[in-house]
Amino acid sequence: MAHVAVHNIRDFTHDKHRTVDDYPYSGGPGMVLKPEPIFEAVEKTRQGFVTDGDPVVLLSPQGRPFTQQVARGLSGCSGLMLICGRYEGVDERVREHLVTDEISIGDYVLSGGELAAMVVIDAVVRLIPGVLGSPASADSDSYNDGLLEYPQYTRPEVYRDWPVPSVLLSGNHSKIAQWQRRQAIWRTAERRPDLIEKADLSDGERRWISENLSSPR
Ligand code: JFH
Repeated sequence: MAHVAVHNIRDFTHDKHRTVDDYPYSGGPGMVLKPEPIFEAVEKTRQGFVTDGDPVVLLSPQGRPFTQQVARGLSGCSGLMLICGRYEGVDERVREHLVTDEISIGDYVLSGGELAAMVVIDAVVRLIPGVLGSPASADSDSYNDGLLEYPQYTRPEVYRDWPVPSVLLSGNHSKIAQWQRRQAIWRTAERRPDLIEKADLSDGERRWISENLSSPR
């Protein structure tokens, strides 16, 4: 199971105003997080939860991209420390001497690392066996050969004149499997051509994509 704790770096300051930020050397806009409260917070709160080999991850727009593969890697660690900045960033010595890994959840700028950390926690924790009835192993195997998922339908058979594709009602399981496979391939080719290159496709399937490129279905 997973235990999650949150700590405020302000609780690891020693001055009256509980200062965590300061002006950048060399000037420029915005404030930078001071190193001392971050080092102290990590060193004091890791006791008993996060072991020496466990990752200390800084969330930032400059990190390596967060993917399902990264989530799977982190889910195998015995502990995990996430550092969330605010303002314009953190003193570089935090990266150099404390952080073991820097992660970005996407190419957009949030106002702090907290939401990024929650995204990482959610994606990692659901892979830990026993969490939320997680189908952890099934989930990692059935990555559909690197394709997006095919469309799914449930009852009713017709909703507002929109029928469920007839093939799904046919009871012909090999026909259904073929339809799902083609839907997954086509959807991926249209929406995520970057994934098609790495996907596990047969020569015939690749030919089918190029024959049908830029025409519907
Ligand atoms: C975070 C913030 C940097 C300055 C683009 C050019 C100049 C504002 C801590 C992660 C992802 C984040 C993220 C994570 C941690 C922090 C805000 C940082 C700059 C921006 C401005 C502070 C943002 N994947 N997106 N955002 N900020 N940069």
